[in-house]
Amino acid sequence: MVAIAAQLTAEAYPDIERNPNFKVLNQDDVKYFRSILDDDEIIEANGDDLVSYNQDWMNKYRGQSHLVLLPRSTEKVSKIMKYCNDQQLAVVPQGGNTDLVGASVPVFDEIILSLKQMNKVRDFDPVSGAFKCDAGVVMRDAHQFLRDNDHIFPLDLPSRNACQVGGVVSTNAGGLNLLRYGSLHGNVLGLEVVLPNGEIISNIDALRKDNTGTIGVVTGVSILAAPKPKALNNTFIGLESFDIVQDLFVKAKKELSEILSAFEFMDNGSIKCTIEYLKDEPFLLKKEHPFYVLIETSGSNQAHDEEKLSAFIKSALEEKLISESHMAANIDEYNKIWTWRKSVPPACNSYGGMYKYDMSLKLKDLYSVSEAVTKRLNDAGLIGDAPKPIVASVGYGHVGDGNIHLNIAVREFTKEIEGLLEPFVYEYIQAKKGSISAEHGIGFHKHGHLHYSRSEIEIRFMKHIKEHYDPNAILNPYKYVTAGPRSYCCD
Ligand code: 2HG
Ligand code: ZN
Repeated sequence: MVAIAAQLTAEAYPDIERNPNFKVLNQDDVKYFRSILDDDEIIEANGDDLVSYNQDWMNKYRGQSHLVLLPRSTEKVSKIMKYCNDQQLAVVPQGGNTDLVGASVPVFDEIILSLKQMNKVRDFDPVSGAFKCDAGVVMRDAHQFLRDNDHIFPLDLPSRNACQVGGVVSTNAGGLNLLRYGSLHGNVLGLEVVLPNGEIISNIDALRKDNTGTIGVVTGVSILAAPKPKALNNTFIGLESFDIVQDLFVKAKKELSEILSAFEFMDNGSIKCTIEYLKDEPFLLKKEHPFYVLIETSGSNQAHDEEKLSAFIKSALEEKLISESHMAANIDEYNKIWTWRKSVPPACNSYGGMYKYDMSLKLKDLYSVSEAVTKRLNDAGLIGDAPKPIVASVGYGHVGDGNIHLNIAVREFTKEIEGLLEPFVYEYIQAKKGSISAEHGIGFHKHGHLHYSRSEIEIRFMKHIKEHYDPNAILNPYKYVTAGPRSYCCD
């Protein structure tokens, strides 16, 4: 990985002004935090020493915070928020810092409130499947705990080794199996949330049909875990066009129906980057193809599911829908096949950084945005070997959810590339009546752009909710929607 130090966000985006209503942290504030926290719950240092908290995963955004608070209890989060609200100190809540829109790092000197020391499983009921945990539990650990209890966490993401349960609930991440388990919010039974004024609101003991949502720092989550499938199968397929990807999806829904649990696509460029990234790992297929699809089935009978998937592949080959496929023969191969899909994001990020767009579109239009963007960047002569700034412009994502990820892998971030991408991408999505944010959220990256896929009245409504719960606008400022003058707010 050729990690690049991100430019300070404040320098890269000089139009965004620090909100002058926010107090600048002083030693009295730090003294207060020390009085309520243990020594290992507070890190005070200069911005460079806090780079893993100040800089995002894509190396695109870098804040200048000098203070990270890592409380171990909800009560401590509450005291922190109350103090910050009273003093008008801005705060950025942070989970695993794997977000992809600059939402989890500060823009200026906001205090970072890390949930990572709130990492305990609170309760599990094997009869109902209700799983309760602190917000800072790493998703991998939630998966492991539930697997040991014959269940699974109803969401999986390539970032599972670092992202946290509270973070994925706050952002309603979609992931690799939404097709099967539905949106994460649909599986949330209850939340414990600290409001910006320090009040704790909790319905974490909620029953199955009792959901509510709010704005604040999520500190605890109760989620409905699904029973662990007894049989898991997958296959990696090469095919010739995105039209055929759609035909295959329709066929998969009909013929694999109740056991279909993922249908992911990758274009040729995504896999080329992944082949370079995985270096010594032999590729799964013999030939190169314009598109690839990963299909997963989850069911209760291995022999039955295998037979069904094999019959599906055989008939797709006979119908000449697909050119080549590789079906997992055992669990190691099953994991290996997933590695090729899950490695696409880190592969694209391994050249230095990336521009990233996460969009929903009608299936027939899904890949067209990637073609349009790649053509535009190619016409400008920016894609190719060094010293050209762009390594590749690729598209991949979740066909079942109508969600494409557009990754522009770059050697460096430049204003020329950004100017070619925006507002072009947003206008394209608007014209096709899509959404500019499918599952990664709005964050800093897309603030001010919500109007491309939300009406004025919807945005007004969101602002009113935000203003109601966070009248001082101290919680994660400069992102999404905030109250206040335009120069330091969003829409
Ligand atoms: C995925 O589907 C994640 O792999 C990350 O949503 C996507 O990095 C991305 O663009
Ligand atoms: Zn995704």
